[in-house]
Amino acid sequence: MTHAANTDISFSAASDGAAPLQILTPPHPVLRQKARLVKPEDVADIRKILPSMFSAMYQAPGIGLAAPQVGLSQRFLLVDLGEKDARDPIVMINPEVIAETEDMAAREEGCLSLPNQYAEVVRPEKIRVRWNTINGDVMEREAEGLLATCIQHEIDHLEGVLFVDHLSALRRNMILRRLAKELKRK
Ligand code: K1U
Ligand code: ZN
Repeated sequence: MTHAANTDISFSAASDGAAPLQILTPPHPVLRQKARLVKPEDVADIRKILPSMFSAMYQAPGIGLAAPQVGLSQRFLLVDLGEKDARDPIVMINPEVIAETEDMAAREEGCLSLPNQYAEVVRPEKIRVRWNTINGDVMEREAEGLLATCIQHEIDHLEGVLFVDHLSALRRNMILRRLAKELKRK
């Protein structure tokens, strides 16, 4: 099978009855590509795909989703650490970590692209992140705890990096082999 990176977002959202978005798993090559910057002319299409991306994330369920996970090699991501009855959705376009602490924290991570695989990953404990909103405003905020972990994990996706890349080769290969076996069984 050939896989093409869709960088144009020329299809519409699931809310209009379209098929739900599939979350990609390895070895899909888009998961390993560096995503390109979002340009102003991309924003209308991003607006159209966002409801389907939020549906896919909430249904999984997940607390984050990056565009490459649904085959779009563009630099935007979603996070929502809110409860089911108190959603707190954030869309970050062209996000950048502009500061991080030297203090590191280990936290268990999962990934919707690596279903049922979990491992502790060490990352900067607190970050300051800058991004564009869907309306073109520039935002900045500090994040710590699970939010900091999740934003760093999602920005990694924009670089073609998966959480297993932060582990030893031994652990990474073990997880990827186990996942390949599980996906083959399905
Ligand atoms: O990018 C993704 O694949 C989403 C991922 C985000 C993430 C979670 C935890 C640590 C780092 C990054 C997930 O959402 S995996 C699912 C998950 O961990 C979760 C699901 C529901 C509630 C709480 C956590
Ligand atoms: Zn992930």
